[in-house]
Amino acid sequence: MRYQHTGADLEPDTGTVDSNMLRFFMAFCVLATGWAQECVVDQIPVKEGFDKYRFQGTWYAVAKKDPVGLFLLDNVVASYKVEDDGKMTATAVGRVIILNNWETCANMFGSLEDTSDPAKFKLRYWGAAAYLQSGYDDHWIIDTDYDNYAIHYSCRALDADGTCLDGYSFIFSRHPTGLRPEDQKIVTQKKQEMCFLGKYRRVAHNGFCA
Ligand code: RTL
Repeated sequence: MRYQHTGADLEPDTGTVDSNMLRFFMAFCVLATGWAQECVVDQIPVKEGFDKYRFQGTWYAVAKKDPVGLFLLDNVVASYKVEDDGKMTATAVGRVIILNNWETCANMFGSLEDTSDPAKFKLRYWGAAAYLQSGYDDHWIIDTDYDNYAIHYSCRALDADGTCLDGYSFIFSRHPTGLRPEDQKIVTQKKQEMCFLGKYRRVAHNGFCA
């Protein structure tokens, strides 16, 4: 004999449970859409009217969010310059560990290609030594006041829904001692907008690469 599902075996107050569940589901969908949209890489706001000339000079990394794989560990200092032809170049130094146990300072070079958005560049980078990593990454300036703080963002791999699967980010300061308290608030807000909140580690400066 085949079993026929008639509904007679269900509890009498199932209607209430169902409508509560529906409400919960709808609220969840609204929230989920909000979260999803903010984390879509294409929709992350960047610095409006970014001025590469004002960005020139030395920046000390005070915090970073790592990508998958090898990366600069600490003592990270970057220096940007706009060349006579208007193209931005950069150098970076930082402590790295290569081949599991060899500690050294990576001297890196980069050339930044302009895109249609003045705050979004493509960074071609390579090391002074052949054993150092080279690559071609996004290089976005999310926010900066040029004189104190800068927030860098790079997504290396997109997920199917447009969110970032593998990315890295630096929080830079003009001062090796760190960020001013008034800038910390802005930085926390921006970490949230990049969907990287809680993923940063402090970057130590102990003179290792100085
Ligand atoms: C940053 C600032 C602008 C100049 C350059 C940058 C990126 C450097 C990277 C270095 C990675 C080095 C590794 C070495 C170990 O082989 C964005 C800091 C060049 C990504 C992993």
